[in-house]
Amino acid sequence: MDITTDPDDHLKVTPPKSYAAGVPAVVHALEYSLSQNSVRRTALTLLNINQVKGFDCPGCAWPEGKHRPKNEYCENGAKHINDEATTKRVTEELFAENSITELDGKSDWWLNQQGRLTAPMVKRPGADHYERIEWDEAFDLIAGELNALGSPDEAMFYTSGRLNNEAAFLLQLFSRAYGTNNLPDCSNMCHESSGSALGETLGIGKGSVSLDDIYESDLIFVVGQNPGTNHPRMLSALEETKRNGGKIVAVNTLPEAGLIRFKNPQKARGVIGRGTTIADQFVLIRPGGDLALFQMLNRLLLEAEDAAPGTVLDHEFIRRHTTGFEAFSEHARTVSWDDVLLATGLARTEIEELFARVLESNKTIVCWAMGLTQQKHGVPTIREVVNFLLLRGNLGKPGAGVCPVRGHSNVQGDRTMGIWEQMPQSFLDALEAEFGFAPPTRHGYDSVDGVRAMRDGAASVFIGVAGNFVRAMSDSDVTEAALRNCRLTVQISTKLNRSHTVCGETALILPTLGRSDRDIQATGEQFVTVEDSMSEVHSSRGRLEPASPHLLSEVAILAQLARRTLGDGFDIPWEEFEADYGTIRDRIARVVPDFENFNERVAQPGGFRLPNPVNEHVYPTPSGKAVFSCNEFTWLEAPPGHLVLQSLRSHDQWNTIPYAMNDRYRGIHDARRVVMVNPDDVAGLGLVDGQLVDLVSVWRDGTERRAPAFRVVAYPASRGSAAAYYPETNVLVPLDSVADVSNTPTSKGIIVRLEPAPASAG
Ligand SMILES: Nc1nc2c(c(=O)[nH]1)N[C@H]1C(S)=C(S)[C@@H](COP(=O)(O)OP(=O)(O)OC[C@H]3O[C@@H](n4cnc5c(=O)[nH]c(N)nc54)[C@H](O)[C@@H]3O)O[C@H]1N2
Ligand SMILES: Nc1nc2c(c(=O)[nH]1)N[C@H]1C(S)=C(S)[C@@H](COP(=O)(O)OP(=O)(O)OC[C@H]3O[C@@H](n4cnc5c(=O)[nH]c(N)nc54)[C@H](O)[C@@H]3O)O[C@H]1N2
Ligand SMILES: [Mo]
Repeated sequence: MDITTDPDDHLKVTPPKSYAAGVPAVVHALEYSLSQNSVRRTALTLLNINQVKGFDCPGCAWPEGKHRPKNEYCENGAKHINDEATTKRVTEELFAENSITELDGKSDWWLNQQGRLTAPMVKRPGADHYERIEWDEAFDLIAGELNALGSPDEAMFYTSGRLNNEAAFLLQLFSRAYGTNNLPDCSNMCHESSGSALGETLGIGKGSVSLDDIYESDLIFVVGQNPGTNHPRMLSALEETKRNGGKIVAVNTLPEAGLIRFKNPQKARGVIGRGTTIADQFVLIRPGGDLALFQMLNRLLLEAEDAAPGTVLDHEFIRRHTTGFEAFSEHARTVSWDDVLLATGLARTEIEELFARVLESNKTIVCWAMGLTQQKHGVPTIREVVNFLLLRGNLGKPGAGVCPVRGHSNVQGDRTMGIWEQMPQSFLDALEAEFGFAPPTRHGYDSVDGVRAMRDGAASVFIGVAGNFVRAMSDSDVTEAALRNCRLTVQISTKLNRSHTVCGETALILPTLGRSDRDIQATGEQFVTVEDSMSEVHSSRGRLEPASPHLLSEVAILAQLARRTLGDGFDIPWEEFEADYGTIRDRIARVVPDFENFNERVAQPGGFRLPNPVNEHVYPTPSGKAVFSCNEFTWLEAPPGHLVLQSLRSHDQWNTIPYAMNDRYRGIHDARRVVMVNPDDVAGLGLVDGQLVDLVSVWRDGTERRAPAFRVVAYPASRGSAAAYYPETNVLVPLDSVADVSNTPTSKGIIVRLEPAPASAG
């Protein structure tokens, strides 16, 4: 049975929308809110999102900006918040009435709809039910298992970017004091390719631009990203860019609504009028063709400079701040038009039009997300983007720079706090100086290696803090078997999800406070902090009454677990940390670079921005300069009869959790098992619109993976591409199918064939 969505197939398809947001968006958000909540609770939560004294919207990592208009939340932010603030509750009765086997047969949607978790639960060895456990016993149980392991490296601590800075700092401190760097996180499946490529070329794995840069840019590329659904507030920023005379180009395999036109729901003009056309040029590219596109733009820049020396490249910048230009420039000229047109599926005139825009711009920004990072050649593609920006000196000046648009609201902050299996030695040294123990130096497991280790028995305790590892990871069957192979699986969560029904021999559910909940500890009410995609650090304070008196905050859970596991052998004041989060920030200030006077500075309204050295032309690479790189020309070539499938988000889901069965902007209603394919490809494959097919992925070792029963939807996608939703399609991504260097699952580059399903007679 399809465990992701409820099985009824009521698919209705309407033409894709040519605009995003506007009144329908607000109405839809309110509908979802009110289905989860009372009117009063809805109003209270929505009025506090992203306010200076309110809480940070967990919807995405796009920054708030200085002005913070009252009510600057988007439709999807409102949905996420209300999904958390729901008045529905998972009670002990639910677990008594449903065995784990029965729960495992429910859809992901159903599990989430049961509401907030309310009490710690345990599944004991051999049992098929969760039963109530007291917190103390739960901590003793985990500590016992951790201390019984042959080596600390047999345990791993997963986290998603939902975790706040204070809890993230404690998690990595606990893990390292316990003795392992096994800190896989959702970044491994998300922007790791950005971190890898930017780290190598610029010396820092973060974006360089601020909101002001976005506003004053001449030209912004939005590549492999669907902001209308996933970063809706970005559209207000792009609207302002356009008002200031800037141009936008979108590069995507799908004609996404938000990239075409935007109606701003915060403004009367947006609500009534036709809204703003966002993309001045829309480039409908073949999947994986972005490396080829940027290589051609770079060749054209070099040739334009040859034709009119001194007018195109920024020689001063290249000379002072970069290395590797000569080798790069020789390599870049070798790319051929024929190859590029084949790889991108574009007409030469489209690339020439784009190039003309590039030449006109003095300040260019490239924004990107999963369309680039989750490709086998994601890292070289992003390196090539860096080459492109370096050529014209588009770094370290206003209105220009790199902008990887992050997903989870604090995924960047978690990295800053040390959630990474390969933190640099300087960080480990600072930790040692502060806490007086020597952290392990051996690199830990990332998400893919973590699954391999559990599968092979090299790891047997999995502790997940926020997130839904089983559904987030690739190769679902392999990942599930790996988790079931563990002695102990622990999930620290707000809501029920698949990771609770795929259990180790012993399994624990530890319920925790969410972002919107009031957090009161021994010294009084606490707040936490987060860092957004543009390195702004600010506080977040929940206001709602917690879902149950039995919930503990993430900080409290981690502090108590650490104390129980490590005993008195360390000079770490876990109890003090739990009682007063300010004392954690005092330590962060002494360990993490650029966090001096953390408590004082984060108390300022709006917080503070971490410096990015690139903006001062300081490049922390071995040479001290930004690095031009030579990247081998490559693209994704599907064999005849096959397509390149991407697994992506619908408008009504938050990562692994479907909120409803719709994808309004794409015109998909009441179904999720759909595959969007260009009408010419549908015909070329001998299929018809609406036909039921199995998606079968083929892998280089000859193995095949199958996701059954998807409806074909003829859709204006780029030729050779197919799109279906995640996590239904994770089963198709082989564990070994990863991006070079970053080890990120290739969720956007899966070679599939569409097989007519047995049940479909037409
Ligand atoms: N509402 C909502 N908001 C979210 C999330 C959510 O699930 N729901 N998730 C959050 C998280 S963790 C993240 S990482 C972000 C994700 O934000 P996105 O990266 O926007 O998310 P995806 O849905 O994966 O969309 C990938 C986009 O890349 C395009 N694409 C796919 N392959 C290619 C390619 O080869 N080349 C090009 N140029 N384009 C391609 C797709 O058509 C699609 O528009 O969103 C965050 N915000
Ligand atoms: N095929 C495919 N796979 C993908 C992707 C893709 O595009 N395609 N995208 C990848 C990306 S970009 C990401 S980031 C990952 C996402 O992977 P994850 O971050 O692991 O997954 P989420 O769906 O965000 O996790 C949802 C769960 O988090 C818990 N939760 C929510 N809020 C809180 C909180 O405040 N505290 C705690 N403790 N728990 C909370 C709830 O229990 C909820 O059920 O998936 C990756 N997997
Ligand atoms: Mo993500």
